[in-house]
Amino acid sequence: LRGRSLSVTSLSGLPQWEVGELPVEDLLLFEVAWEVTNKVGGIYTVIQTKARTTADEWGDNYFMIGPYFEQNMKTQVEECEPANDAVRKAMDSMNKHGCQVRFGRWLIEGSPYVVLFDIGYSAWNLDRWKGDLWEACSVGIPYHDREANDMLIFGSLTAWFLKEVTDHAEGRHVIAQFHEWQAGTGLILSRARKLPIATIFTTHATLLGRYLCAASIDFYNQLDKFNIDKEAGERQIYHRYCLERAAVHCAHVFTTVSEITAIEAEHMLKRKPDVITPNGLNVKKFSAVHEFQNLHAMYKARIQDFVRGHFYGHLDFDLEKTLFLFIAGRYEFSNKGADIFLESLSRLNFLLRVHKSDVTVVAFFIMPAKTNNFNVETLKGQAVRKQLWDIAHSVKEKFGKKLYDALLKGDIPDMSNILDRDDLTIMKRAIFSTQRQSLPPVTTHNMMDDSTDPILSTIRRIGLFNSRTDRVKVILHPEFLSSTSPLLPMDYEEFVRGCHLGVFPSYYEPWGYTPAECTVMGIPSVTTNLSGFGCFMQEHVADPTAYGIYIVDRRFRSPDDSCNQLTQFLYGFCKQSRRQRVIQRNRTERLSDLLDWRYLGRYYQHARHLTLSRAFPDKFHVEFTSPPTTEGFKYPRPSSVPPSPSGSQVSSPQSSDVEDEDEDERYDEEEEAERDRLNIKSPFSLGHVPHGKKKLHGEYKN
Ligand code: G6P
Ligand code: 1S3
Repeated sequence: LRGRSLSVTSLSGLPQWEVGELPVEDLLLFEVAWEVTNKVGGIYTVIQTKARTTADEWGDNYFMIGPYFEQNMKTQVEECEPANDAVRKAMDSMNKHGCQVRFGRWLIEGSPYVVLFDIGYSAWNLDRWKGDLWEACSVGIPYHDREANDMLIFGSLTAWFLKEVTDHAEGRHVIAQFHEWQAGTGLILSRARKLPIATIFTTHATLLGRYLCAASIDFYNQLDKFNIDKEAGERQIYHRYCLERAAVHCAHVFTTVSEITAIEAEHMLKRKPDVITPNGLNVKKFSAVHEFQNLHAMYKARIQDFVRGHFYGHLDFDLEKTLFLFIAGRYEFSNKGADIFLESLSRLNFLLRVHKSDVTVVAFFIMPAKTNNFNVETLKGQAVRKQLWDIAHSVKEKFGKKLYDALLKGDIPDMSNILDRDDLTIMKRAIFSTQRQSLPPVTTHNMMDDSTDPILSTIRRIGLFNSRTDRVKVILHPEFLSSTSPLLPMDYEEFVRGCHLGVFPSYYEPWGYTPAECTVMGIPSVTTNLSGFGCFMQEHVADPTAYGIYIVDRRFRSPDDSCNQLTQFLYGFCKQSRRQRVIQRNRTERLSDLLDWRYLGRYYQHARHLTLSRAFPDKFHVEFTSPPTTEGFKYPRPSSVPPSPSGSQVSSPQSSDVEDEDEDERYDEEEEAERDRLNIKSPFSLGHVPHGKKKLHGEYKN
């Protein structure tokens, strides 16, 4: 039987990887995650953005498994009947035995099939399934941990489903990839029941790592010193940690998203990952090369409008010289680096003031917290702005009409009389309405835990209250953005495009999608050498700063030194001219190929090959087990940057005081991009055999 060759793309000079033939027609691939059609955090982004490349390879033999929630189903899934026999029979059998299994196409790019289990519907089995789990691995789940109980139901249903599928697979081999501990129980039970499936377990973070880092422990310098059982017990997550560790050790292949998390997993889970699968994105290229620059200008104007309203009565700064910085994500104050961002903003404020800079910085914190709706002062700001706009508009109309009438009569109107007393009164009243007794608010919402909230408490301590003299203003928006918001009607992507710099100085960040998303949109960002993304960029880009990727050292420096480094990055960024920022954005966007699933998908392919060869060694055989390597591959320093030993301030685009010469710069940049493209030295394109090249033979019988 002929196998289908998996094509591996070469994007603008990135290394190629030769993959052996895999008879995907005779395999079934299942990817199991709690976040399938269910957005909780980063795993949703992984599976959602990867769907298209995986569906391209696997066609109708690719299925995702997740939980059923009515709202998600209604809004994201088109229900249909499974065409695949094994899947249909498995569903029928489970539905006959008191389960509710739904099937459909997830309406995202690639429209993959999804199998969704109704957890609540099967909850009556919980006690029995707790017994099964105990028999399988001697792990008990306390009744009060609702999430872990749900995961047990999810896992039991998954294992049941996979059993039914393999019973009806008629010789087809099955691969199942499980993401994170929430899906891990399905893997443990499948292995305990000796199901004939090849398994992969992917961790996107370790439970203990996240907890220990959040407790402000010097985590990375003590990795080998923790008594992990004890630490898990003290944090009351022992049962979860046991499930996570059991899943890791039961899997044929264990993978994680970055080198840094691989080291963490070795210590926290006691297994070295077999493959590192860096997270990609579904990169969309515009046909017009500079479209992303135009979008930046367009969305920046929308943010400027919001800022006009928010700072009404205090708009004594030049919006054309105002830079928008932001941090966004799960509200983990120190893990996501909001603590050192605030401290650095305070230092930046000092620097901009003493150097009498005319630049103003508005820093947005987009982190969801418990709130009680928008606050009145914030809504009022937007209302005042709207009112001023309406007045300006109606006076302009009147003025225009008078001017037009005068011109028709062949007169030049008397400018001193063109506005009458009423117009002046209306305008004066409008100006009076912009007076305010208080400073522009720091937060846009009424916070439930105002007095204990870590961001607000820090702002109180460092005194960044949006006063007139502050060159750095702060706005906390404790809710994810939405285009239907009455306050800031923009979705996240539009907002990112309109900003100048994303700042993500995380302490705990296994990968970190936020800076990666900035990169593919051509927006520079700050990351750290403790984030998977930061380390990946450090490895693959010769001078990340020149490309607008600022990497703060949080691993080998003290928190105070890291803060100083971040302050210097921010201050250097503020000193750039518009022209330099435009050049830098062009360079940033050029890195997006590196983050495309069409390139990074190869690591998932490798993991699948490996698990087949381990689970079914008689049928599948891998000659070399090393993953596709990009060792030695680097994006070169942009050709217009002079050589320099360190990639920091010096690699900012060449300075020029001339503003607004974007058009000329575009051409220079295109030439630079082309030169760099030709310059990329890939060991693969030079024709010698890469280290990790491997062949996998699927020996199949009909
Ligand atoms: C883009 C637009 C330009 C605009 C510039 C502003 O490049 O194409 O027309 O001048 O953005 O850049 P800035 O960094 O000042 O927001
Ligand atoms: C995790 O989500 P998080 O924000 O809790 O998984 C993401 C996807 O792999 C990863 O990008 C992130 O760093 C992890 O932390």
